[in-house]
Formats: sequence, structure tokens, C-alpha cells
Amino acid sequence: MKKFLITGALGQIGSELAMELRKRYGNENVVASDLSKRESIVVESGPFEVLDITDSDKLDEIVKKHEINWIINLAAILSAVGEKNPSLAWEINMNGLFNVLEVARENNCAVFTPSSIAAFGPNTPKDDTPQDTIQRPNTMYGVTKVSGELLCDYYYEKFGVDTRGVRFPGLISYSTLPGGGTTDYAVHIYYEALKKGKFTCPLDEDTYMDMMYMPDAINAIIDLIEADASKLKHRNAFNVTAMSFNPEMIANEIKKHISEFTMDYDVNNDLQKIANSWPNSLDDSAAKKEWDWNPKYDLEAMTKDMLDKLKEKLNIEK
Ligand code: VAH
Repeated sequence: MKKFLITGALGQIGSELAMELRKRYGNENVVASDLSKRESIVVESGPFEVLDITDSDKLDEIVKKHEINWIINLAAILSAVGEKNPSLAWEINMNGLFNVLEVARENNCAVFTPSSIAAFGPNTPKDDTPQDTIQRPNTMYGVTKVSGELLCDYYYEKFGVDTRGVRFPGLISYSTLPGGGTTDYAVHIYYEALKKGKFTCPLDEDTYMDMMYMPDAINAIIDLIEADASKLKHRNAFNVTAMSFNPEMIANEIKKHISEFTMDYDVNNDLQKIANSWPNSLDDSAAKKEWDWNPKYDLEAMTKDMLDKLKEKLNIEK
């Protein structure tokens, strides 16, 4: 029986992953953890531990106490925050991951930790970015992501730790707000469209980036964890994507539901520089071939569901 520990479990991915894993594996088999305890269905619906990912002794104690055999490491500093505080990004994303891999090695746990399209850089082929290609990111977040991919490969090759991961694109969800990434605009636009009928976009109109709706991201994590290990040629850092769009396209999709919605631009140069260094679109054929990756939501389906769910969440008349 799988027994999971999720780090960063109150974040954008963790808050939904914890609930889906508890539904599939039982509440008591999914231990959530985060830097502090706060009111949340994740805290109330099953085991929760306060954990600073840089405290390896505490991590080891929790793994032993709950007899964990899968660590899902989501604690991370994202791209925009990481550029403002690069040493914190290294501390959490790299030293945190190192602690997870060491504790996993000592306690015979498997590890899932996500990489990102940020692991590519300005001289990576931008369109249909291959699974195996040049990776010279120029953000601290990207450096930690490509380093994390290599570290996870090393722990698999050297110590036999069953490490798995995907390169996530921008993730869009209605449940928990994102925590300081370059793709966060694609979440905030839905809230602003419903609350104010208008949105000021921080990226220019032809900034293409890969994106994914959270239900597909949750399924990607669980499907990869459940995948037959013998079929995983790439193991860590599979390219996964569901759609690629620019701000104009998401605004036009929202207008199909909110006809009076308007958007203008006030480009944030720091964010634009990060976005410009990332791919326009990914080739995710390796994930499709090795573990049947199959996203369900495109921009049209995501927009309809986001607006429906946010109207309920924000108590806005349908
Ligand atoms: C970020 N949401 O913007 C994250 C993600 C591909 C982007 O890694 O930093």
C-alpha cells in the first residue's frame, strides 16, 4: 500500500493533489505537510505535519513516524519570486530536494518532484521543444529545475531511488491561487474578468506559453506514479502540456462568456524577460508513449469550467 507524504501540500498543486490522493488511497495514507498549519480542508481531512523542507531531521522523523514510501516534493519558490530572492530559491528548491532524496534513500521511499518548462532557456528550440534538448536556463528557478532533474537522475542511477517527475507548464486552477510565477496572469485574468470585467495583462499580447488545467496536472502526477517503471525511459522531467496560448487568445475565450470583458497591457519587463526565455510549445510525445499521458482540457473547456467554478467560489450570479 502506497503511503504518501506531500511537501508544500497547501500550495496551488498540493492542495488539490492531497484531496485527490486521499479520495483514491484513503485519508490516512496521505500525509500533508507545509511550513505552517492554516485553515484548510487538507488540514482537516487527514494527517498534517508542520515541516520546513530544509529541516532534514524533521523530514526523516515524519517519514519514519508515518511509514512513508512515496515523497511528493512540491515545496518550491517559483520563477518570479525566485528572481527577487535567488538564494531562497536555491535553499528551498535545491537543498530541500537534496534532503528529500537523502531521506528517501535512507528510508527506501520513491520520490516525485516536478520540473518545469523553466528548465529550458533562451537557446532551447522554442517551438515543439523536444524532450531531450539543450537546457541553459537563465533564471534561478530554471537553474534549480534543471539541477533538480539531474540530481533526481543521479539518485536513481547511483542509489536506485525511484525518482519520477514531469516538466509542468503554467498551471491554472480555481481552488488555490498560484504562488508567484510568471504564468500566474492566466489565473488572475479569470478572477478579474468576473470581479471587474477587465484585466491589465503584465505580458505582451504575443507571449506564447504552454499551459495546463489543474485536473490534468493532478492526473499527470498520479498516472506517472502508477506507471510501470520498466516502461520509463525518461523517468524524470517528462515534457507535459495541454495547450499553448498567448494573452490575446485567453482574453478572446473569456469574451465568449463575458462579452463586455476588456483587457489592456502594462508589460512587466522582469516577467516578460522570464517568459521570453521559455518555450512557445512543447513536444510531449515521450510522456504519451511511455505512460499514456492524455490531457482532457483545452482552452475552451478550461475557460468554461474555470468561470463556472469561480462564479460559485466568488458567489457571483451565473
Ligand atoms: C512559474 N507557474 O511561473 C510556474 C511554472 C512554467 C511556469 O513553473 O514559475
